[in-house]
Amino acid sequence: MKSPSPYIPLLDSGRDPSRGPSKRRRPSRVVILLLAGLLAAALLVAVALNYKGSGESAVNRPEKTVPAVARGVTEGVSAKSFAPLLGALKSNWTNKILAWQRSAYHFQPKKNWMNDPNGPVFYKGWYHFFYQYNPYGAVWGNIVWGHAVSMDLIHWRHLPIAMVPDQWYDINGVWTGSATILADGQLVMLYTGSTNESVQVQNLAYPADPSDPLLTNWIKYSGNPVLVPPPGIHYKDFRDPTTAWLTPEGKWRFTIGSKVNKIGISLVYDTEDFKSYQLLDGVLHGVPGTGMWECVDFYPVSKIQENGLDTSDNGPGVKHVLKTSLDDDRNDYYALGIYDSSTAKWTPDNPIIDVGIGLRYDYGIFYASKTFYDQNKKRRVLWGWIKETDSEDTDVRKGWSSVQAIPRTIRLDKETGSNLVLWPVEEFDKLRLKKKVFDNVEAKAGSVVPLDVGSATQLDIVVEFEVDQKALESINGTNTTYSCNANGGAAERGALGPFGLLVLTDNDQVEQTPVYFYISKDIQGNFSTFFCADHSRSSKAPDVDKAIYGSTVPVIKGEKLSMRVLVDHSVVESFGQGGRTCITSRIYPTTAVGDDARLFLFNNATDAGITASLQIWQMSSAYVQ
Ligand code: DQQ
Repeated sequence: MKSPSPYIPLLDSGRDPSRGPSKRRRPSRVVILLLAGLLAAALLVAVALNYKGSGESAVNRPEKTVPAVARGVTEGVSAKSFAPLLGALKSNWTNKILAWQRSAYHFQPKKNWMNDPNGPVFYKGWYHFFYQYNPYGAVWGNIVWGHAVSMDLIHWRHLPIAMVPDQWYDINGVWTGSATILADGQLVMLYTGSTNESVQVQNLAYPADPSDPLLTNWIKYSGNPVLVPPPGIHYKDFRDPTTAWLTPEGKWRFTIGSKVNKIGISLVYDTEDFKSYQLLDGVLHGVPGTGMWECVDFYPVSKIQENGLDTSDNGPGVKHVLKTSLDDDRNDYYALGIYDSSTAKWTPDNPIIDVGIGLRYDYGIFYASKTFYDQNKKRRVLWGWIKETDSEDTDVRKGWSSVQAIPRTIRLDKETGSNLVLWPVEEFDKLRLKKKVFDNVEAKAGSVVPLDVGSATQLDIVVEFEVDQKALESINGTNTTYSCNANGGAAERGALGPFGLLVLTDNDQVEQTPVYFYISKDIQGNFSTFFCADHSRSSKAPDVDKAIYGSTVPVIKGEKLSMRVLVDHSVVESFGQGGRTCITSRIYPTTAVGDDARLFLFNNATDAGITASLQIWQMSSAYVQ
């Protein structure tokens, strides 16, 4: 950080920048109503996560239990360790296996802890990526803004830390924020600071030298903080400002997540100069029972064109996406709806799948995500944080924790009109090396077929499936409802599934991670398709996540089932039906590593045979320097 320079890049407000934060506005009427209606209820439910061992024989002799350390709650953010493992038996990892776990083509700092993506932006020919980073260790704390740049979103160059906690208003952490490019090309960052008293406030920063394409040095505005929690909002429930968009009146507008009791809400502010702000009446939207909304994102998607839209675009051909990261369950939920600029309110298309209670970007490990409009390629790009699902002790030993998902283009699904589709950015394909093609591989009901690709630790796999038509027609539908995680995972056999891939699997298939479809048929003859990933046998280690993830995936009549699976050491990203349903996995095998990691096709259905056509690329490593 440079000390403040006389350069004043922002729109002239006619206000003395040294005057300090703008005065608190009167409390929003909606907030008062929400508070009044819920004054009596403030029950904090403590969920005792009683993790039981998997019962499988472990290759590694258990040593001792991992002490239960919860991080971050006192600072106003929730614990960042993988909670279900607190108290689990500990594995004896070898240094070789820990080294293998590091990704080859996902974004990672050289060492230490990383969490949320911050302020992604394309500026003067470079993609900039900032991120929550602990320079001192592999656990959450001491949060600064790490910084890297890229020309293609795949190969990265690390730059010096962009912002550190050096002011009373961010001394407890330079937390999450977003970039806005003003009409004249100026760049501003709004970010949350945790103050010397752990109050969450919003701060303004801007490049010290706007002509520097690397944006190496940042200036914190002398009038910070520019916003403090408004009346009715708890001082630890006010964080993560979005990118701002223009109103028809020419003001900038943005939203910040919060909660009132258990109602997750998003507050809305207008500003003309990013120095003084007006809190609007009511909220952009709120959903009872969803708790604190972290890292809210709000942006338009086109109903007509394939291109992404600038955050300020609106009109009849546009829907608006509202995304929230739910602090209570650490998942990213979105909903499609209509935004009314005159009232600053957003209404979901379908209240049954409102934000926080319906669709998710990803049904695996994917949190605190943020999109940006890439004016370079006219697309909207999504970044998401993939945390570890091993123990904190292991993270400390390996010296790093977390990766970022491969950036994904995000657009409205024109086929269904009711969900988004997420797909790795096209630049990712440049990492493809040697390709192997397997045409029309048959897998009878109850079979496993090896796919000889050599080492299976850095792959891009694209598969299309055909399911035996006769079986689809002839089996009798049932009343039973299926869900990926309520049933027995890939071991649970149905007439029409599960079938798919076994990734990061050893030769004997003792360690295996099935990524699969499951088709169910009801008594009326209607089909539902599920896309799941089963981690229950992914590792013999006792102290890693063994959950089963997934959800339904929309399939249009006549479509073949298809999946794309990216394997990158301990990180696997899976995309069902062109990215309608996505699942990100962290997988920590003990034997299916390096050259011993294999790939299989499997069909665990009792009735239907399947035929699969596969294209499989070995993937080169990204250049992250
Ligand atoms: N992480 C940041 C907060 C945000 C949380 C702090 C989400 O700003 O709410 O590191 O992971």
